[in-house]
Amino acid sequence: MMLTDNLQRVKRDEFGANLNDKEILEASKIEISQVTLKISQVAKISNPEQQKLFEIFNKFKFVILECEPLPNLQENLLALTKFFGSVKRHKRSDKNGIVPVENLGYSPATTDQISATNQMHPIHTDGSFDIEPPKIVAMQCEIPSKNGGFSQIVYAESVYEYLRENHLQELDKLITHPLTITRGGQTATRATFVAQEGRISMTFRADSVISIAIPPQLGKAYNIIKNYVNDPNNQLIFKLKANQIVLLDNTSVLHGRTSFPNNEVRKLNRLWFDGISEYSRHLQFGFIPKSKMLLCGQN
Ligand SMILES: O=C(O)CCC(=O)C(=O)O
Ligand SMILES: [Fe+2]
Repeated sequence: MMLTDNLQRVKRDEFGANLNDKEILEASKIEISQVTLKISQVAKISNPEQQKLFEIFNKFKFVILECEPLPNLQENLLALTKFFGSVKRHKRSDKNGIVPVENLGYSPATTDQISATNQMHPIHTDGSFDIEPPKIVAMQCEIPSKNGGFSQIVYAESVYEYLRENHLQELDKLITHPLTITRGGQTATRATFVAQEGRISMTFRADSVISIAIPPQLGKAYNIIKNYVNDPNNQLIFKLKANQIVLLDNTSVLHGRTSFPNNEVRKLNRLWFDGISEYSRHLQFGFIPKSKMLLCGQN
């Protein structure tokens, strides 16, 4: 029930009609300029720019890469494989692995794909139904919508800290109890928070197109997360511009987007990476919790 409240709160801002970019950025704790890196072209990135890219990525868990227009803008997206690893395919990938994120109206693609509609995409991590979710999600804006279509980001660490401070028992269950997420023929079972070598990664999704087997002990915890992440007060909200690519650490940040009008064109190109490249040592995934208390017994 509380979830519905939050969804309505997001919906009240439908199409961003009441949302003015400046107000949103002021409300966000991070200035979007701090995470934006302007370059000419990914294939021509300089060493200092590379360093800056990793520095922003590791510090903020996401980067907005702003490139100069290219005749084939997808070249910039595909060139990121050098830094972020092999492309991970999705059932709607084209030959290069790219998934178009655009409103396809009523088509077979939209029945289990929110990304192929103009609807709000509730906060999630990508590939939660995959045994190996992508480590990095890249989304390149080709055509922004005039109204709505805002990107939303929530830090997994904020969710974790919120639970630790207010719902410690529920957090404990989210670390110890696995749950199963299924979409189409794909299914994966894991705990919401998984610790590895002192760093925690989070997987989360809760919407109508996937099915989740939530054990009864986790019902309350799952609702608490749904409420927390879908509350605009806990989100960073910004609008991607054409030729900008947002790169997300899919283990440390959750993302979503607001709805946009049905009659407006909006197009993003999405590409998933596995994080294994000659630059892997420069990339840090997951977050280190402020308190290690709950990590006892984990590897
Ligand atoms: O449309 C967007 O901005 C986000 C879409 C998304 O999260 C996805 O395709 O997984
Ligand atoms: Fe996504």
